[in-house]
Amino acid sequence: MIFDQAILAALTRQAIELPSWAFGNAGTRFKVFATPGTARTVEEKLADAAQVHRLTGLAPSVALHIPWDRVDDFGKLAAYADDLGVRLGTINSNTFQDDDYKLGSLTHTDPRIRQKAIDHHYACIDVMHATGSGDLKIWLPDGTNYPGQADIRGRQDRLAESLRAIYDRLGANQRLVLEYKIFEPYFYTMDVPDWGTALAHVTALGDRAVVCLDTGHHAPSTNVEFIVAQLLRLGRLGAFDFNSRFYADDDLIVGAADPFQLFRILAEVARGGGFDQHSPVNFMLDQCHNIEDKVTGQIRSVLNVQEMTARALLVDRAALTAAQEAGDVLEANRIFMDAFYTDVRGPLADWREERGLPRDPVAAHRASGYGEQAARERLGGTQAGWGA
Ligand code: PSV
Ligand code: MN
Repeated sequence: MIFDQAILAALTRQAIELPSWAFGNAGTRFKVFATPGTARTVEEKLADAAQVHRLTGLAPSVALHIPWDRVDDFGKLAAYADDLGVRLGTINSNTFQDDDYKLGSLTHTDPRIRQKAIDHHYACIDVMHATGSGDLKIWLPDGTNYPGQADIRGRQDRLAESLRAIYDRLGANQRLVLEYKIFEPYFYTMDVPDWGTALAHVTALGDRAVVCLDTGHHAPSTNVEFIVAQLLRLGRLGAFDFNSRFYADDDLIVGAADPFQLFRILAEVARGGGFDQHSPVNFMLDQCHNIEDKVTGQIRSVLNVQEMTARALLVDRAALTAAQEAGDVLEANRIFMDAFYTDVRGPLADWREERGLPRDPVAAHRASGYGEQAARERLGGTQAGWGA
């Protein structure tokens, strides 16, 4: 066995949160493709997520997006999730699909619209109380398209005020997780465009405010693992939104576009204690499956994270530190690359088998008939869709 006890313990602890929206139809602004068997309700999304967890043992919680996943009784929904063997995780707010927010939500110049956006977050906090969720994740779509369109500085001041109102409403065990994004939906400025801005805001708020790093939200060539190292060092890396990208916010399967980048990121997580027992880092996926099967796509995603985690944990830290301190550049690089090139798929299949899980979760899912049954039974109604 190539894994020692410490690595096995970290692998056993590993938990990756699935986004409910990954089980709905998705696409681009050109076309959203519908597929037979796509979940129509949040309950069906939870059932799909439970199938991923059943076969991988890696995905015990599901993030919800409000209002996409709104139900009358969230306590009942939490109990339903529990029956399926999963729990409800992060609550994501949504201020990007309401006409009132065209020129801003938490940053809007009109106090009525700002208050409406704050009230939406209060409603999300009520949901968190009902579901037992610990994290309120805010990704703010606010921004501008044209130089001079708005007062950039004034927007920051209003944002700080709005975030304060939301933060102060959180319970003692709840966190505010602020996500940044370089561009889109706006193209000139975003009000939380980068980790520095997110960090400035969460630091001003207090200890229970942290940053979410979505791996698709940076300029090309950004050294994302550096940001990971810095945020962990400062105790402010609260969550990942994992996905992969060739160009911008592609939301493709994590590890698909650049497995080496995923390795480098997870190596910094390991170095910074992010896999430790009481790690504050929530490892979430934020992906859309536009053309591939969704449940299989999520299974593939959590396995990719697990494989790269195992490789990152295999970095011989003692030898690496010795080489680094001796100034042996090439030996340090060799040690690092050695871990990256280690094929862990067999040992991880053994790890699964020992836990009563299928050696090959994708094959097990295909053989289970789950997808065919969903296609037979999920007739009528409206399939869930990104933004529906
Ligand atoms: C924005 O692009 C984002 O990354 C935020 O996390 C949203 O909540 C999510 O995508 C919706 O898919
Ligand atoms: Mn995201």
